Amino acid sequence: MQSVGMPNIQFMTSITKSDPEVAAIIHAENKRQHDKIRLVPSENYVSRAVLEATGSIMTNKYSEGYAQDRYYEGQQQIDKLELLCIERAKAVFGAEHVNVQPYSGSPANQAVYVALAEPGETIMGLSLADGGHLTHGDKVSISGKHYHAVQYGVREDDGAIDFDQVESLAKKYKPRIIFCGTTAYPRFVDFEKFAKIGREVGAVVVADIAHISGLVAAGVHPSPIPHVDVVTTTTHKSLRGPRGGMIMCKNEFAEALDKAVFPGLQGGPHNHTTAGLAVALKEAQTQEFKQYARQIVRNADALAKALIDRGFCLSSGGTDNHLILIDVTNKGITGRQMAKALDASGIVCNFNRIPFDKRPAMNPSGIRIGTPAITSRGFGPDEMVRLADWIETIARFRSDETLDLSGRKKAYRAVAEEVKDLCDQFLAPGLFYDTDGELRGKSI
Ligand code: DSN
Repeated sequence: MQSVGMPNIQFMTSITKSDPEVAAIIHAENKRQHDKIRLVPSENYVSRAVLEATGSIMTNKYSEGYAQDRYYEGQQQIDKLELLCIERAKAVFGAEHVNVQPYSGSPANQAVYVALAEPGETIMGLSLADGGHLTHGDKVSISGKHYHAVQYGVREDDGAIDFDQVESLAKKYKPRIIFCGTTAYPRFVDFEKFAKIGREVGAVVVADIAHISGLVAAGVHPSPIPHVDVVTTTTHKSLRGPRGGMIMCKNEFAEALDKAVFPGLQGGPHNHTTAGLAVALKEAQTQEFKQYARQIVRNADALAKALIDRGFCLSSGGTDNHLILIDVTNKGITGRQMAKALDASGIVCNFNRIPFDKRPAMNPSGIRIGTPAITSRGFGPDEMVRLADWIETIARFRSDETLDLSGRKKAYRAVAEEVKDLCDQFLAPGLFYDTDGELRGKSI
């Protein structure tokens, strides 16, 4: 998967000639993705094979409809590709029915609402503030505006999903749909428990596994497939495919969901994305991928423990998956200040609200970090300790009132140099390097 030793002489030669402005931006991003420690838990590095498929001529074809039932001719190869992708998804996840056409996770979730609920009907989901997603019923999203959204949360004492609340709200409101799934939740999701509650109240239970689909594929997070009715996911997070979405469901929901995706919400599928996804799903069946997913979780656990040892306060006290949510209040700073200081030091994450946060979303108490991308580039337990040391150092610099702005910037730059030295030892999949490991286009 590593590109070292295999220089791609084609890399950007056409764009560099025809549009040097865009070429320079891509070169600079290639460098940024190499030089920085990327901790946004929803990001990753795709393989060169996934990149090639996604950047291929499959982007040239329209194919509204489904295999053998399209509105345009010339689908000989597209039908083959889409069916292959579906078969691979079924093999990876054990689903009865798969739709690989959603453009991403939010459209996939929107298709679920279109298929299974009428506007104004009740739906339930984990609140954004407690680690859910906008599309699970948040009031600023269509899911919260067009439907009567009831939101459950996590418990204050241990940060775990409050199943007593889920059950009592479900019994009280009898929702059409219960979404279970998270974007900022560091613990296993008990899909079986959700399915039981759903059955009791006659709701369709939908698991959004966008963050954890790579872990589910590799068997390191319990799968929702045997328990719930519908599963949605993005394809570009821990699954390490191209940016896209996918819906998996029991056969009884297949027709309604397919119709909701097309013609309900979308036009032609993005066939280049389907090609990239098919490649990623083949990769997900390898022993190497299973080992990768196990290492994501080991790294997250090692990093969580090292952070706790350095006095950081972790939501729920640790992690079972790829993700860690840190409340930095006890370090005398806000999440936004911490995220910006980390970025200036070569470590990239996002600021995030933590459950029961009193601070606003644009300047919350926490940061959210995760290990999928750094595990793809080969970081292991030793690097997790160095990372925790840097995070502690940066928090100290940021809260040190004796440092002025230029003193702080100098301190961040010094860490960024050390970060880059470490990154130089771990080349990332898919990025463009020369045979000697030097970054391609470095001088642009
Ligand atoms: N934006 C994604 C994330 O970062 O978790 C969720 O859609």
